[in-house]
Amino acid sequence: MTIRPILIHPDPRLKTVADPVTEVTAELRKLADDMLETMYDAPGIGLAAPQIGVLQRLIVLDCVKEEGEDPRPIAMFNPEITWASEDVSTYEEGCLSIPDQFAEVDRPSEVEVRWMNLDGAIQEEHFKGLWATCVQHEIDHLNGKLFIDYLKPMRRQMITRKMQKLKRERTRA
Ligand code: K2U
Ligand code: ZN
Repeated sequence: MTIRPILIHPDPRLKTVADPVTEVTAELRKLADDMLETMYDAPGIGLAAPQIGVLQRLIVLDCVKEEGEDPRPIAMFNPEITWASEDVSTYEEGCLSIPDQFAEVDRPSEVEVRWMNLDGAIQEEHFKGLWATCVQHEIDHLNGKLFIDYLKPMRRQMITRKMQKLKRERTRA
């Protein structure tokens, strides 16, 4: 298993629509494994393939936060939201590609998601709470959308400037 470097915003690959997965190959299974290890190491509760520079429609998540509860790592190929609730929930979101920046984002409180799993079978599940927020955040990544795209232009621009400064410092160091 390999921990992969996570791309930092702004990066054109983070704004690109990822390609559908046609078949679950051994290589894609290995990629899902590396993404889970990278996510746990960050630490994070979700990660999308474009965040490690792979423009394929694959996300991993594990939103189990209660201590002592078994982790529940999920890998989703070609995830789709097939239903979303009317009511929304507000969550202070972050993003591993936009480190140390947090902002409140409203999203549907509950969603139905359909995806192809690691065995290539189609799975469908209802998510609510943090799982619902996270899976929507990750699917946005597959469509080149970041949580800062929901913010006012000024706030988004401020965060982008901070990331550009961070990247300059990181390359100099
Ligand atoms: O996609 C990512 O960048 C990982 C995100 C996933 C996420 C963002 C907002 C809300 C839920 C999930 C996070 O950076 S993972 C870090 C984290 C951990 C606990 C709670 C919120 C965010
Ligand atoms: Zn993110």
